[in-house]
Amino acid sequence: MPTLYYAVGACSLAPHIVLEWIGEPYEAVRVDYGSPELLAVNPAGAVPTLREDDGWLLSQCGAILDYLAHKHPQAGLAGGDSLRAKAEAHRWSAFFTSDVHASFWPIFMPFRYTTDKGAPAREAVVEAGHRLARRQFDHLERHLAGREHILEGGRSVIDAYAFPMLGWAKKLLPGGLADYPNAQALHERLAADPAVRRVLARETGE
Ligand SMILES: N[C@@H](CCC(=O)N[C@@H](CS)C(=O)NCC(=O)O)C(=O)O
Repeated sequence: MPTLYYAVGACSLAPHIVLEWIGEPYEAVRVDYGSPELLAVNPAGAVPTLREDDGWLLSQCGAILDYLAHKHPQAGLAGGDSLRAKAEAHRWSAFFTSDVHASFWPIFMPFRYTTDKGAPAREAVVEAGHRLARRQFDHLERHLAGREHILEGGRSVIDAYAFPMLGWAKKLLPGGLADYPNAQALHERLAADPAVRRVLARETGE
């Protein structure tokens, strides 16, 4: 049975949702950043990390999502099998890892982006993060026009990848998702999904 190491409020929510969608047995272990338990499975100290029974460890959210989608083809979460469908899944996974997730770093951890310890410098970094994130949500919003899911092939691991970041945007961007009705609608659809609700209850209830 695979074990997912996750932290509350983190991008690890995405593979947690995917494991629940797949419906096969798994274990979810809540960890704290910097804890020996997390460092033992991922020296980078980051979540998500997935451990298979034979001890094989996989980090990087996009890689974990891709692995789960292809390990369980019957769940239909890969977004399609054609060469182009696979390329689209890769494209959107990279978008969430490198563009969207990265735009939140200055918002979550401004101290990593300036050596100036003063509040104005840190506030400027947060503001730059807001602008960067808005740029990414503009792009996502245009893509979602007339679509229920991010990939043409229907519900996929990429929708799950979007979910925690839509939540961050709602909470942390000035105005939340008000300027992004398509993104807001995707967030609402996912938030109403019974599997997503179970995962959220588990993550916040433990
Ligand atoms: N590129 C990695 C980033 C993972 C990552 O940094 N996750 C955050 C939570 S969303 C984390 O564990 N942060 C801890 C830290 O940066 O110290 C991925 O996509 O999995």
